Amino acid sequence: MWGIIGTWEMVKEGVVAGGTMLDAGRGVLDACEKCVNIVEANPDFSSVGKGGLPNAAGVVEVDAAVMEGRNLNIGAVMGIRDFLHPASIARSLKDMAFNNVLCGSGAESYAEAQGFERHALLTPKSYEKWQRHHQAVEDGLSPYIGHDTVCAIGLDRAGHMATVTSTSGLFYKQPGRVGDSPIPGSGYYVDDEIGGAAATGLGEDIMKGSLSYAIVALMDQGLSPQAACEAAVSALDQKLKRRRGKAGDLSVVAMDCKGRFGAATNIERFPFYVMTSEKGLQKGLASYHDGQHTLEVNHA
Ligand code: SD4
Repeated sequence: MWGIIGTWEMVKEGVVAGGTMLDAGRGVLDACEKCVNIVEANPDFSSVGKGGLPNAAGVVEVDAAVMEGRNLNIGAVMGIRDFLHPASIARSLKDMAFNNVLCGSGAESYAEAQGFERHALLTPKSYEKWQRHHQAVEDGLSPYIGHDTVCAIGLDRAGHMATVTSTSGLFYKQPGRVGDSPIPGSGYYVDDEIGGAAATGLGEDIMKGSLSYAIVALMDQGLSPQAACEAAVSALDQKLKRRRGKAGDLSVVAMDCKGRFGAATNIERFPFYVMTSEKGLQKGLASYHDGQHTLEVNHA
């Protein structure tokens, strides 16, 4: 049994590549890293890696993380500039007993010393988008629209699990701003004995509920991945609305150690892809209307 699940339409090619590796018996870290690397390298995806969304200063700063379910190792980088594969830098940190989460210039110096090549992430297209947005914000538009994180969670034939995230974060974020994606428990969490979960949406709100850990904890109590995703998203959405008047976008995917998966959201449409040894490639759509979750999964 093996499986891999990833967030948003942009992950399709990555899920197929990761799934093919898992089918061939490769390890889950390799498969999830490959899945995310494919999205990072594609300049047409404007919220991850190359061509990512710039911050308010017009600079692309990215966050990424890797977690390994067998030993709970974590590696993460936050707010780094000019590296094509932040997820691979995060992976290279995950076995460190100390200094496994690095930010800003310290993370960049580390990456350079390790031989990761510098690579400009801003493309003419993303800069043009920034210029238009910059003008619109000057004209009074709310600045923080536009984001999407690629997350992958996988299970390999040996029963090991991993999760990888990578994002340029919120469009027009303040320089130095960090979202949930590199923060363990918020943007991702995985444990070989239970399963994993990962989140995308408004990091500021995802972090208020340690959303990914909440889902894994619910699976540990016996909930299926789908029930855990729905329960955790509903609980945080309702709590934020009750206590703060509104909730930002919250979308999640999960897979347990048996390869069962789930997804939920508090927005209208949250597409994802999943590939498993049992069913091959499937496209999923989670939606939320009037407090009701729905999940549609079709052969892709
Ligand atoms: C962040 N959660 O930086 C990320 C952005 C994202 O879908 O996932 N958007 O807050």
